[in-house]
Amino acid sequence: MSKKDSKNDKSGLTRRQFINATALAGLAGTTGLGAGLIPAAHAKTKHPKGTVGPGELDEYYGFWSGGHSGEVRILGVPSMRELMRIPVFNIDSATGWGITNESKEILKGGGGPYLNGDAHHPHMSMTDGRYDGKYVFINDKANTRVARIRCDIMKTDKVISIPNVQAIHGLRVQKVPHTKYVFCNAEFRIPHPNDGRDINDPSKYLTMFNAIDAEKMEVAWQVIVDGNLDNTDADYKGKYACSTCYNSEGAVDLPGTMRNERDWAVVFNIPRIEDAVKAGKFTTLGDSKVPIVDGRHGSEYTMYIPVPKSPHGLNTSPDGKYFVANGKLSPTVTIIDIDKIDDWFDGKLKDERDVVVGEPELGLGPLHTAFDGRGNAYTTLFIDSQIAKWNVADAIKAYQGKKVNYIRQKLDVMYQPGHNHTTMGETRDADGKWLVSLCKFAKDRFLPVGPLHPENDQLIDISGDTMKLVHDGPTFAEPHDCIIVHRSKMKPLKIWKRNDPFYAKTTAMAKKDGIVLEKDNKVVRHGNKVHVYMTSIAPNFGMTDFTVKLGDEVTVVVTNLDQIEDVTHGFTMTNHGVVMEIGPQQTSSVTFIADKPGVQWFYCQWFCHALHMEMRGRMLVEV
Ligand code: K7E
Ligand code: CUA
Repeated sequence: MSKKDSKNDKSGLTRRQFINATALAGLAGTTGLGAGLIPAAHAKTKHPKGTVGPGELDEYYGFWSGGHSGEVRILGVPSMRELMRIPVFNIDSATGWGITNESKEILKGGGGPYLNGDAHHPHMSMTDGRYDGKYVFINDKANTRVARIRCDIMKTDKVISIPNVQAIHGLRVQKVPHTKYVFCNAEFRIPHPNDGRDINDPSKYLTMFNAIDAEKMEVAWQVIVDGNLDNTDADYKGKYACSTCYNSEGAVDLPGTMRNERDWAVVFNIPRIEDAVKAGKFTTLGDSKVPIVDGRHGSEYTMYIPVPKSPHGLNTSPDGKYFVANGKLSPTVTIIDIDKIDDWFDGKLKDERDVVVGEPELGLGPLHTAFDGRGNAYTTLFIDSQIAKWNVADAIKAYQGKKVNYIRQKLDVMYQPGHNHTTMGETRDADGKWLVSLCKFAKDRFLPVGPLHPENDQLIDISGDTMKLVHDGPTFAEPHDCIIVHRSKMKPLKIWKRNDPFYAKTTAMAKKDGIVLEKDNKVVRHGNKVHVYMTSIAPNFGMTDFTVKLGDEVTVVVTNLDQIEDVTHGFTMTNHGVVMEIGPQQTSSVTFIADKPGVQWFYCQWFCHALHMEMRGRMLVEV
């Protein structure tokens, strides 16, 4: 086609541009709200707020938990486009997470092998109350684990299991001076030691608050508490963490758990606990060496603030002044003045309730609260299916008896919101631009897809005086929580570093075998253990075939020599349940038994080249 032919005379557009523009205009006209999903129809038209056009980049990274799918997802905000999935506690068929040797080694740290995880609370490491872009930590309630994701490669690099407790739920990081600790709540109460004694005596059950050394990923200490721990957050002084606590009754059934009118927000005095551990004032349990201090009622390490029964979310305001405990069964949230906690620990206040400076009534089922950095708070109302926007200072005035209306707005969300989160809202940099409401039910918001429904993450513009709903985003089971991080905080790598510790063990194995991973294509045999080393450059594996004997334990090590961004290879051994991802400049390995005779083809499962289909080879299995 000549240049002239391709022009549409009247508009000056090429034919191709013209066809695209009309098609998109048609789409936009019939679809209404679809921020981020429908590209802007005309390049010159101003995008509606929240729309990120094709080829445009989002302003924020959202880190979403994957709930009982066990993973973490990265979404772009405000487009709400899903950018990546990071397998953590789950087995992943695309990347071979849970199948490769590198991932198995990491998962081994969690006491597994387990095939599932229940990820609730992803939170990023901080320095001086600000995201530092280094790690994201996440809990696994199902198997009592905590994992760390390295944000340079966006892979899980540590998984640990927490000793002496069952079910890690709430998780947050120490914000100030930096994330020395990851704080996490063990929820369920069990007897100690849990070796079959006292199983029918719930009065002997207990649970603990846990501090993990964030760099070493080891439990630094544990604190025994009264009640069941739910959610937690830390202050901006580096002094306190606070957890919501239900079941002050110590019951094991629902009616028993509901008996008391009040449960607690428990404050942990970090310096005092550290001093006790240093002074050797602790116990240990069983094989575990983790220091345990007793923080039950009357201890010098904790403070139990009575709040309406069964509180849920616990959130620190970004000005560092308040902890907010969310009522759940009570229509209120409780505002706790953090400076007054100092006074209580110093003996200047007698009654724990004296640290409460507000208890605004917001609506039915308050679960979690987020902040905009302008003095307003946003609380999810699970039962009312609303977000209540309220002003913290006015709520405190109302508690002092002044006649002020602290409610700014209530916005319907669809439906039954659990967590919500504002852009940068759990840090000093809370910027009040966007709010995401993670709704537990979608009901009629999407095309029906069978009895199991997706959930609905709604994007709300909070930059003005009123909240505006701009986007619905279906999500799969079950992102409890998310954080939204400005992109300026993030520096992910584009290609792997050859000396990355992620595959250090494999590199050491190669060295022992006398192999140079960057050039050798060799088979090294140790008895019936066979190490197969190969390179890959699109569209070739360094080896088109290798020979083993039936029953051999085969370890395949592939080093991707491509240096080009986005050229990832894969290695799949047909009929062996074997798959792995090998990113540019990465080394990956997988071990399996060659239990089928004859010709077994392997191939690259990651589209890498026009001849990607041809990127394959044979394992020849002799009998
Ligand atoms: Cu953070 Cu669902 Cu685990 Cu509230 S929890 S909703
Ligand atoms: Cu290499 Cu596809």
